[in-house]
Amino acid sequence: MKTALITGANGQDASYLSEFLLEKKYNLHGTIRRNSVPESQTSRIQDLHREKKIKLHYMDLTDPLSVSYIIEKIKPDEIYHLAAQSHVQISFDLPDYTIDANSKGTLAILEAVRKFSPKSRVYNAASSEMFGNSQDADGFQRETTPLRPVSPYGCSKVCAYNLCSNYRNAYNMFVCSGILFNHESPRRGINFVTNKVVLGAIKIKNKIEEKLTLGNLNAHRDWGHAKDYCRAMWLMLQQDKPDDYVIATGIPRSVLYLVEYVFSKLNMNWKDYVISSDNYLRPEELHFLKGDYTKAKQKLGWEPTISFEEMIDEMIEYWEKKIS
Ligand code: G4F
Repeated sequence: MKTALITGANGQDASYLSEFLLEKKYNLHGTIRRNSVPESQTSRIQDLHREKKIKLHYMDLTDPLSVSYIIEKIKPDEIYHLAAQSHVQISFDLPDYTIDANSKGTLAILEAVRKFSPKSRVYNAASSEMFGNSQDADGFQRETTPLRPVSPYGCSKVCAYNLCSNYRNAYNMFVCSGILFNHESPRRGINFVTNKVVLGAIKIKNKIEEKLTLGNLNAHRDWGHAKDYCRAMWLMLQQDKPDDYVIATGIPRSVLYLVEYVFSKLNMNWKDYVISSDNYLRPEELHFLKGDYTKAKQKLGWEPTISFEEMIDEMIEYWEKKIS
């Protein structure tokens, strides 16, 4: 039986990954960060926690002692490092914390593995936000596309990504980075645009809210389903050699397209309800993402299986049941 440790155990991705690893009979540990509302710390993994299928530990990326303590104690076969300050707009408000948690926090993981558990295989959650507005001549971003981040979050992830390759090369450690493009689900935080639009539109339909306020409708994202993307994380750690992979769908859509799709599914005209506000514009915006997942397809045999429409329909169904 293999042992896995997931950092950020209560996140969207961690919840899907936990279910996936439990099906594969892993002995599962997860880390959570202390906050003042204990019930929200396990909200996405309530059943797994109640049924003792995952052992939870307090750990904070900004406390390297807590990181090394857990890794030394568990010595996991596989570490899925998913914990982060993951909201791009908030990273402009909390740049120092974002760098501390995401860059130095990843360094703490790598150092702890190097010193106390060198055989652990490490998955690092890198991000398409690292590309910023850089793209290849054909419009795609791939593993070789230059990284030019446009947010403190993107910068923090570039630093973590570079540290991961450095530790892989310098210390012969098994470290992989998944360069994941946007991935969503009903479990997505409601301050990310997909769930914000779905929940907002359903509240309007149910007369709980009158308007939905958004920022830039022209930005394009390559949205896939989190469940598909978590399978790719596991596949990376099962290979003979560690490497980095883009995980994406290759299909960009605008925020406006998302808005139109959701409102028309609910038989409403978005123009009657959606307002644009500068409050949700970022100091610098990443305009266009379109990922080329050819390497993941060839080397991991990975492909997305859930379409954008299926994913948004699932989110609509989830919130309709909850709200109405
Ligand atoms: O849903 P978003 O907040 O996701 P964003 O910024 O692309 O970041 C997500 O994906 C990254 C992968 O590239 C991850 F690394 C990161 O952790 C996170 O998961 O925003 C998507 C787009 C942006 O262009 C934003 O400006 O939607 C636009 N947008 C327009 N109105 C909005 C809103 N975003 C949010 N969150 N809220 C709005 O009202």
